Parts: sequence; structure tokens; C-alpha cells
Amino acid sequence: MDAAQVRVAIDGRELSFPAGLTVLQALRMSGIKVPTLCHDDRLAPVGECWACAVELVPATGLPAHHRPACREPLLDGCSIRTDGAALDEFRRNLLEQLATRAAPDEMERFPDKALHQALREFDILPRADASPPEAIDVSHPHIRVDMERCIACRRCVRICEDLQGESVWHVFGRGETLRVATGGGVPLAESPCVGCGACVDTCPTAALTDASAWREPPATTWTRTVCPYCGVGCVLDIGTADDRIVATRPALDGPSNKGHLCVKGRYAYDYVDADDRVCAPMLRRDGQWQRATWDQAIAFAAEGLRRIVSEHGPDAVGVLGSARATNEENYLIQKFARVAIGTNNVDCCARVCHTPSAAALKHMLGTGAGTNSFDDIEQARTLLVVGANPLENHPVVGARIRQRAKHGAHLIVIDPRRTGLAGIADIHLAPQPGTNVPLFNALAHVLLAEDLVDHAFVDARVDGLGTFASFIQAWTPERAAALCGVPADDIRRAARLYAQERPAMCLHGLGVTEHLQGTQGVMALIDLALLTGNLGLAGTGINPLRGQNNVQGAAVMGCEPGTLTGSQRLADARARFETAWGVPLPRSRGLNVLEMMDAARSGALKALYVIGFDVLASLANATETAKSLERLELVIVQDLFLNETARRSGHVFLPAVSSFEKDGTFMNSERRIQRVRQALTPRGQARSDAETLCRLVNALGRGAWFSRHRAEDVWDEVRSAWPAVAGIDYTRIDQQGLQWPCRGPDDPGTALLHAEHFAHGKRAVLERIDYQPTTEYTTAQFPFLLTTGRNLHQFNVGTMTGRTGQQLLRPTDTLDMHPYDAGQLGLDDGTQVRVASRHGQAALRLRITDAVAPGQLFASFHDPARALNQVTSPVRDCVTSAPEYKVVAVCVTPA
Ligand SMILES: Nc1nc2c(c(=O)[nH]1)N[C@H]1C(S)=C(S)[C@@H](COP(=O)(O)OP(=O)(O)OC[C@H]3O[C@@H](n4cnc5c(=O)[nH]c(N)nc54)[C@H](O)[C@@H]3O)O[C@H]1N2
Ligand SMILES: Nc1nc2c(c(=O)[nH]1)N[C@H]1C(S)=C(S)[C@@H](COP(=O)(O)OP(=O)(O)OC[C@H]3O[C@@H](n4cnc5c(=O)[nH]c(N)nc54)[C@H](O)[C@@H]3O)O[C@H]1N2
Ligand code: SF4
Ligand code: SF4
Ligand SMILES: [Mo]
Repeated sequence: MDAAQVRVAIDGRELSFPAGLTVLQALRMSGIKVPTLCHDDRLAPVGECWACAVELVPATGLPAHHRPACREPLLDGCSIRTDGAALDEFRRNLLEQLATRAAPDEMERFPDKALHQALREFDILPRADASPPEAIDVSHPHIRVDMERCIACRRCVRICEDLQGESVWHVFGRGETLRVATGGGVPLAESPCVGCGACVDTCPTAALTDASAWREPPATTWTRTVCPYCGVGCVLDIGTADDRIVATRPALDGPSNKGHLCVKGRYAYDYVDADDRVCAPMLRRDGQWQRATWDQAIAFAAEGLRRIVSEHGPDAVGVLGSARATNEENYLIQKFARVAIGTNNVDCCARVCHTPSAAALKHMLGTGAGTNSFDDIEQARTLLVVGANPLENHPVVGARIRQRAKHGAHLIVIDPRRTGLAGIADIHLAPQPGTNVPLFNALAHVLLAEDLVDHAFVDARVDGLGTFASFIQAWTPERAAALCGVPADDIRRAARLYAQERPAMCLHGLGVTEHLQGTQGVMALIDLALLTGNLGLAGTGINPLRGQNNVQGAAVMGCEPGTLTGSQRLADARARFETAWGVPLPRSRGLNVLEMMDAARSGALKALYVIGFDVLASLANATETAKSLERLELVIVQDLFLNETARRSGHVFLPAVSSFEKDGTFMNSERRIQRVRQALTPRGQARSDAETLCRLVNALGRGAWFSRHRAEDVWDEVRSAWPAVAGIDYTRIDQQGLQWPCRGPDDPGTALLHAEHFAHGKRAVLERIDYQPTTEYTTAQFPFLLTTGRNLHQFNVGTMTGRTGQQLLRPTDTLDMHPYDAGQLGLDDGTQVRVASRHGQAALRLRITDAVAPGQLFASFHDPARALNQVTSPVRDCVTSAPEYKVVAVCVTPA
């Protein structure tokens, strides 16, 4: 017999299974159903409820006994009975008792809850009375709590602890008096709950339910798709009824989320049917937005573009793709710019977040994409999180990092603020904003000074160690400490951990990229990985936590002035694309979004077609952005809402659909191409970006070059243009996405880059990065350094989350200040203050917290009414133009 197999008898049938299963797993594989109440595949089995009990006769000849199948290992030679009078009576008795925790109407409303299913199967009538209103906690906008229905299975306790890592639910009492409640018994909204919904999903009764389920009909159709928010790319099922979203569930086999979601993916979809969603085309006439027909709006846009191209040339037009739209749409958008208009003036908002990462990675390793996969988190012995706040911004990955740190990995966090992960880190280095380069250089100095270099790796794959060593000698930890305020010994400790406790995986965010030295900062991080051999292996790498659902996709599809689809350099790939598309490609260098704003201000750019990107709200130094937009003769906005750009400067509005109303693919942070599926009909006259683009090209007389607009057909065109995705077709990714490179039908895709050699096929070269400080420094007049970023509950410019129940959880942006500074200024928590920089000002409510250091401030930019980007500066990354959102000198006064 195969050693890896076990032979058992189940209900008299001789069967064999792979070794290592539980009895429950074997039963399920054989199609035998037993009720389970306390069991969840995402959690370690506890065998507490005994609903899954079976009769087990061990191979050793011990007498038969009852065991919970979920917890029992399947051992060779045993025999199992799942039926019989005694077992039936046992289960019946158990369920009879639990029937007091189920009510008839709730059985109907929540037919899939495990207790309800079991009662139905055993024909046992539910016996609970309606719960008294005071027993029901409706404090949370998304989750309803009725512990009268609790059967004390502790699934919520365990999942909150083991998956989300929050420990909201606790068990009080024991035996008959056992009950589950939040710590201190506070209402859920006042607990540390982050609203991930995991406890709701796992709860087998109506104790924990989605609040929306009490207002909405049950779902009649489920559609598998990808979360429309961040670059983690969680897979979820969308439940619809009457063509509306009524429920969501995480996909258990989602590669990055494995049955988990965060509050936004789980609950924040009300924007789809928000009252002020614009579902008809509009034209601004006499300063007022007025409804128009599609034909009128398209004719106006096409006529305007044609006139500007003929009067000023194609480079007077700029096109911005959308990090929120699909790969297919972004492919069409850049093709539109190049083929229908004839300009390389095309960009997307990757420019303002991780283009520095892509530039540094491409320059040093040969491809701009993150090197490893989220599954590497569980492989790493050390996790280095730099300038990123994943517990709030990539929450499902943040939870995975936290679990890994709890289960033994070392965690180093580099962030000026004490973020959630910094609070549990082994080492938290808190540099003054803008001083990453000295800090990273000092880490490299320690690697060389203490000979922590992986010489075998460097000898085999890296050049420039000698010159690097002489350069880095001057960057002592003491020198860096004086610039960044991090104790020199902490720098030494961190360098030792990263080099010695391998594999070590680096995940970084905007705290590295959104600086004058953004690209340089990432290069300095890559130096650290090269020196320590933390590249090309499981559990290592340099991994930018990409921002929006498809920001990486938008850029890689070619929504960048200098690159075509597949990030292929225009200079290298021009001839191939000219043949494929059948047109000569524009020769000009092309402007990025920041340069487009400059060109608009100087009068060189006349028209902007902006798709799913609110430039006015999101670009730094908004006063100047507004001036640029005002000078444009034609601004076409394609979005779900009249965003700030549209409200202030738009001339034509073309209504777009949400990701739930169209088909296509997104690319997540791990280079995984996943299917986005239509679950709803397009609202009103809103149309997909692909459809609208095709209308516009037809009106411009360029329709012949855009014969494909069905998502799958466009994707096939992408595959022919970019060999690294040639092996990814819709059939193959129907069940699960694939990571590029994936070059042919048998290629399984690539979870790990640079394993054998770097993507450019050469040896990597260490970069010597000199420190060039930002021009944003404090003075007596501007004594604070403000850094800007995000919070869990809202997303970017707030267009979507601002129209959901998230408003109740985090209604507006605040200005975080250390208690010492607040005391010095005599300001109380909650006071309205004015924060002013050399560039502009904004009014915010003060939040006093020691998560920020004295002299530093933090604010999010989610509320368009706060217009925080009035305050941020014109400083840009010296390589890619990404704005320096992360440092601006300000003063604070009562409003
Ligand atoms: N909830 C939520 N999730 C989001 C988004 C959202 O708006 N809301 N937006 C998405 C998008 S588009 C993106 S790009 C990602 C961004 O995700 P993150 O990269 O995590 O974004 P931020 O919060 O902007 O900044 C991260 C951290 O950088 C730190 N920082 C500031 N200055 C410095 C510095 O000089 N050095 C170092 N080492 N750190 C510094 C800040 O304190 C902050 O904690 O999140 C995505 N996910
Ligand atoms: N102060 C400060 N400012 C920042 C940052 C910061 O850290 N600090 N971060 C910057 C970063 S990293 C980013 S990525 C930008 C984000 O800035 P934006 O890209 O402007 O922000 P998003 O909220 O992602 O929304 C883009 C728009 O897309 C629309 N949309 C959604 N889905 C679709 C679709 O399928 N089609 C179309 N046509 N439209 C759609 C939404 O309604 C929304 O108006 O903000 C930047 N601004
Ligand atoms: S929603 Fe998530 S964080 Fe909140 S209690 Fe449930 S499992 Fe915990
Ligand atoms: S972690 Fe990101 S992708 Fe996952 S549910 Fe949250 S916002 Fe969506
Ligand atoms: Mo971003």
C-alpha cells in the first residue's frame, strides 16, 4: 500500500484516503454529511459542540466510542459509523436543546446559518421567542448583535483572534452561564472591532448578522468577483437580489484573502446606488451642468478633441487612465491616446504612489513589479514593513503580517508614527518624515561594518560591492541618528535582524515613495536586500504594497507616457506595436500627469480626458492644480460621480459604471490577474469605460483600430501584445487568477521573481544614494512637519466610501497631534483648527494622540470638503515626479 494513504471503513465501505486528514475531511470527501456547528475550515478544529460526533472503532481493538469528527485524526485501520439510532438520538437531543436559540423568522431570513440548516435537516422546530430590543446591539452600522441567539460555540472569539487578530469577543462565565460579549460588555461600535465581518460569516446562528440582511431581501444570485478597493485583490462573492447588491462573502479560496475581507470589501458598496450617482451624460452650459444625450456628449467631446488636435497638435491633449478600471479598459485608454489622438501624453495615478517603486525595481532588477507573493509572509522569519500601514490600508495583508508576527516572525517597522504594526513590532524605527535615505544608508553601513553581507549571494549575482563599501563608510548610524532622530543602536539591531534572521521580507508603502527621494529610497531598500541575499527566495523580496484595485494594471497596460503594454519601453517596443496596431506611434516623449498640469498652466496643454482619477482632489498643491485645470479649453470627466475635478473644471461628463456592472480583470499587488465579473446591470445610461471609449473613437473616425471592446477580446489583444501574459486566458483564470509572467498554456505562472537570475538577465549593481534633503523644513513660522496618508474606513478621495455606512465609522479627516504639542498650543481634542503651509491651508478637527511624535502631525485626505491637498507642497520625486505628500512644514492655529 502507498505509505501516504490510510485505509478505513466508513459506514461499512472500505475506503482509502491521503494521510493527514481529519475524520470530517474524509467524510466530506466521501460525500457524507454530518452537521457541524463549532467548525470553520479557516480555524483550527476544537470539537466543542459535538454535533459532528461519529462512532469510532480504533484499529488497536479498543472499544467503540463517540468522537467529534472535526478534531479526530483519520488513522489507518479504523472504522467509522456516521449513522445509527444512538448517534441520531445524540444529535437530536443536542439540536433540540439548541432550538431555543433559533427563531422561525430568522430561520427563513438566514437559511444558510449552520444551526438553521441542521434544524431543518432534522426536522426540529425552532423555539426562540423574539429577542427583547434592549438585548440587540445595533450600534455598529454593518453588524447586528443578538446574543440571545448565541450557542457559545466561540467561533466568533476564535476567528476574530486567529484571522483578524483583534480579540473583540470574549467568553464570560462557564457551563450554563457561559456567554460571549465584547470586552467590558461595550456596544460593538465602541469596541476595537474593525468591521471585517469574519465573525458574522462564521457565526452559525442569528447572533451575529449583517445589519443589511434585516433591510434587504436574501440574495438570489451570487457572482464571484474582486474587491473594488485596494491592491490586495481579495476575491469575494457578491449576493444580488432584484438587481441590487444585498450581501457579500469572502471567497475561501481567494489566493490573497483566503476567506477574509476588510470592512470596505465586505460592507462598503452602497455607492453603487447612491442618490447622487450620475447615470446620464452631462454638458456644462452657461456654467451649469445639464443633462445631455450620449450622442450630444460624445459629439461635443469628439468635436472639441478634433479642433484642439488640428489647431495645436495631438500633444495639446492629455489622457488619464483609471487605477479603478479594468486592465482591458486601461489598455484601450492608452491605445486611445496613442492611436486615436496621436500623443504619448497618457498617465494614471500610479504616478502619484508607486511609480518610484516600479522605476527603482526596473532599474536595478529588470522589472518594476513586486518580487514575491503574499504567501511569502508566512514563510518569512523577519518582516520589514517600511512606510506602510497595512493594518489600515491593506488590512487583509496587515492581518496576515500580524498573525505571522504573533507566531514567531520578527517584525521591524520603519514609520514616523506608531502604527498598529509598529505597536507590536520587535523594533520600531521612527525616522523624522523625509529621512529614509540616511536611515537606509546607515542600515547598509552596519551590514558592511559588521560583515553581515551574504557574500555567496553577492559574489554570484551582485556587482559594485567595493565602491559601495567605500561610499557607505561615511553613513554611520550616529550620522543618520542625528538626521532622522532614530537611536544608532536601534539601527544596528534592525540591520542585524534583517541580515541574520532570514528569510527576511520587505514590504513597503508610500512612506518610502512619496518623497523628493522616493525612487532613491526604494533603490536604497533594494541595496539592503541585495547585500543580505534577501531576494529570489521564498519569504524575501522587495514588495511594494500597491494602492488601488488595479493601479498596477493601469500602469502596466501602458497608461504611462514612456511605456507601452507590459511596461515595454516605447523606444524598444515601438516597431512591434506599430505593426500590431497598424499605425505609426507618436514620437514625442509624452507628459506625465504632473507635467500635464504644468503644461496646462503654461498653455501648452489644451484638453484633458480624465477617467476615474480625481486630479483636483488628489494631486498635491491643489491651488495650482485648480489653476491648471481652469486654463484648459476642454476637460472630459468619465466617472461615477461629479468628483471635485468635474465640479470645478469639467466641460463634459461621461457616466461610467462600477466594477460590479462590468466584466474584465484586475491585477493585484502580486501580479495576479483575476476576473472581475458583472453582477448588476449598468445603472441608468452609465456605460463601461471600454464602451464609452469605443463610442468616442468612432466619433473621431478611428473606429477601425478599435474593433474589440468585449472584455475577453480586448484581453486577448493584450496577450498578443505582451508575451508575459500570453498564457493567461479567461478560461484558465475562471476559477483562480494567475501571476505573470505566464508565457504559455502550460506555464503555471510565477509566484517568485528573480529566483535564478534577475529579470534583466544581468548582475544587479548596488546603487550609491546620496541624501538630498527636501525643501520642506520647519521654521519658527511653520514649526510642524505634516505627513498625510490614510485610515482604515475611508478610501482615497472618498468618492466611494464617503457614500456608504463608512461615514458613520469615520465621518471626516482629522489632524493628529501629540499631547505635548496640543498642550503647548492650548488646544483640546476635537477643536477645529487651521493647518497652513507655505502653499495653502485647510480646516480640520484636532485629534490628540501619542501615535505621532512631538513636532509631527498626520492627516488623511479622504474628505473632499476638507481639501487637505491645499496644504501639500509642489515638491516631487526627482526621478518620477511623484508628489511629496509625506512631508510639508505647517503651522496650526485655532480655526
Ligand atoms: N483604507 C484605505 N486603504 C487604502 C487606501 C485608502 O485610502 N484607504 N488607499 C490605497 C492606496 S491608493 C494606496 S497607494 C495604499 C497606500 O498604503 P500605505 O503605503 O500604507 O499609505 P499611507 O497611509 O499613505 O502611508 C504609509 C505610512 O507612511 C508613513 N510615512 C510618512 N512619512 C514617512 C517617511 O518619511 N518614512 C517612512 N518610513 N514612513 C513614512 C506614514 O506615517 C504612514 O503610516 O493604500 C491603499 N489602501
Ligand atoms: N495628501 C495626500 N494626497 C494623496 C495621497 C496621499 O497620501 N496624501 N495619495 C495619492 C495616491 S497614492 C493616490 S492613488 C491618489 C488617489 O486619487 P484618485 O485616483 O483620484 O482617487 P480614488 O478615490 O481612487 O478615485 C478615483 C475615481 O475613480 C472613480 N471610479 C471608480 N471606479 C471607476 C470605474 O470603473 N471607471 C471610472 N471611469 N471611474 C471609476 C471614483 O468614483 C473616483 O472618483 O491620491 C493621491 N493623493
Ligand atoms: S467584525 Fe471582525 S474585527 Fe469585528 S468583532 Fe467580528 S471578527 Fe472581530
Ligand atoms: S484588503 Fe483591500 S482588497 Fe481586501 S477587502 Fe479590504 S480593501 Fe478589498
Ligand atoms: Mo495610491
